Amino acid sequence: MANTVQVDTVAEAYLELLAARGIKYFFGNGGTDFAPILEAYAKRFSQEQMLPKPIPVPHEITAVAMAHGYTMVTGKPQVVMVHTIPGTANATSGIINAARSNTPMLFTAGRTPLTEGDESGSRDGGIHWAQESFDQGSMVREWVKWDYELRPDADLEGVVDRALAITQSEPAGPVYLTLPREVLGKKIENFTYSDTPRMAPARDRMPSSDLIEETAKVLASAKNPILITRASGRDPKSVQPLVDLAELLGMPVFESGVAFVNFPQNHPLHAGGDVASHVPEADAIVILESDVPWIPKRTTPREDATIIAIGEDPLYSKYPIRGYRSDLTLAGSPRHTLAALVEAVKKIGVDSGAVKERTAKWAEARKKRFEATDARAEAGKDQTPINKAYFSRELAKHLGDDTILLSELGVDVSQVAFTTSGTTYGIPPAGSLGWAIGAALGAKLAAPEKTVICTLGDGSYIFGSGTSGHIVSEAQNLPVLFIVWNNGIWNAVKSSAKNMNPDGYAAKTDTWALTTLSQSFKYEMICQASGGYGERVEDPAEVPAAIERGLHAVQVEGRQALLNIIGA
Ligand SMILES: Cc1ncc(C[n+]2csc(CCOP(=O)(O)OP(=O)(O)O)c2C)c(N)n1
Repeated sequence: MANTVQVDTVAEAYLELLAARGIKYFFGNGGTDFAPILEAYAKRFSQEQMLPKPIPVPHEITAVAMAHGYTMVTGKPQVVMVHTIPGTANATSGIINAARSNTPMLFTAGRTPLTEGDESGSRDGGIHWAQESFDQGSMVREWVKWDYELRPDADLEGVVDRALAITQSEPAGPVYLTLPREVLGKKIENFTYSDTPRMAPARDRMPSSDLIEETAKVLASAKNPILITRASGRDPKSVQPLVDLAELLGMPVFESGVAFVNFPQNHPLHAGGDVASHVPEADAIVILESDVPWIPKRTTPREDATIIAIGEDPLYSKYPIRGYRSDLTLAGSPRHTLAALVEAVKKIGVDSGAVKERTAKWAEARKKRFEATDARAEAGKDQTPINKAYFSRELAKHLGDDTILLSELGVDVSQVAFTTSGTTYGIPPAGSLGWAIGAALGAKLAAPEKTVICTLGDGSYIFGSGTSGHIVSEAQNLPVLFIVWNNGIWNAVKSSAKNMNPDGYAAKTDTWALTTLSQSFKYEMICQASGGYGERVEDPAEVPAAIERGLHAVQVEGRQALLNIIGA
């Protein structure tokens, strides 16, 4: 059915349409380009008309990460608007994260006014000349699936519906729409649009039945199959078919990083993250939504092993180089592919004795791994600076189905057995640091009933603009527990230097130029400046009580908290 509404400008029609399409939040970091949007919001507030809720965010890195976090939890894309080229530049790091983790998002920016004359919205500020780019879309074109500038008299509904359909089509990822001020500010009287979007996203694709059958034959006859995943849990509905397939075959599930809950980590066939020594022994290897299943420099599959790649884009066509073998390539929705493989393997039949044996072997390996993990934490119990394994085990005692843990070089997630979808999210594979603070706020916005815990390195905290995050947390009433792992250094940078030159000058003299932060820095005071609870924790004996105090602040007092953990 068509709706016709009275509006004053294109900006107003745009907001009406976004709300009608189910966009709940409009994360904005504005500039002079926002004038028609601000006017439209004011008018519609006064008339109590439907709107995406505007969330002012003082740094673009937080705005993009908030939209990312919200969508990661709900699956529903939101809108971000930033200021012309400077805003796009600041936001790009977050857009790279969204792109590489297949997060849909309508990312938008104003355009500096196009005209120099008397038109409404034309240039009237000193910045309006220097802020113009010949091709603003080129700033992010490599990282978005589609970009377009809204033209005068454009088919607004067609453009927005197309943007939303493309961003959600698999493999999903952000799109970029630029909005010139004259176009947004153009006077119109009525806006007519359809109740339903003009286009549906393309998803739920399936490999052919021939390919399913061929793959099932390989898996059913394999003596030592293994599976490696990183991000199949982006679709929570893929977990059960993965469990079914693993159990049917007695096949261990390794994780090349924990981006989502891919597989219940308390399952006997959960095999942890250390796949290198198992790769050369496997005769069938399933790479399921994993961009880097192993490091080729460190391990190689057997020549006669069959490598099976499953995913929305199993060859990672957006990665410039990636040389992993793929003998059987199954593009499509993992949930459907896995379910079809389960049925096909059942039809063929498996050697149930061998499956039983393999399951028992991997269950035993898992038990030993858990004992070693626990021993690591126990050994670190009294260490100063605070030991990460010990701290993480203490934190794990408070995690469950009602918590969401985010980690960006934060805690040691191997100390936690995540079992339920949506209880943990890890750093996107592109590793553009600065994701966790905003993503945690977005997650809290999406799931206010859950306790959201954001764990991150001190370096990552700085990249994520803590100040901006704390201000949004207070303003939007989004109490999150932030845990800053303050080791006073960019440890990842130091480690990589050490790995490349283990006997070099830096290692011999213990000199790590360009990696130092400050362990004495009082991160807790930044949170306190926004009315939050803040505590510096140096004594390992204080860890359990400090975690309780942080949780009390967010769960009972309803305010954000930050624990500054002085760790190793
Ligand atoms: C935006 C950005 N800049 C620089 C880097 C390179 N980098 C990778 S890890 C790292 C250090 C992060 O420090 P921290 O969060 O404290 O974690 P730690 O390495 O100490 O575990 C840096 C700078 C990056 N990934 N992203």
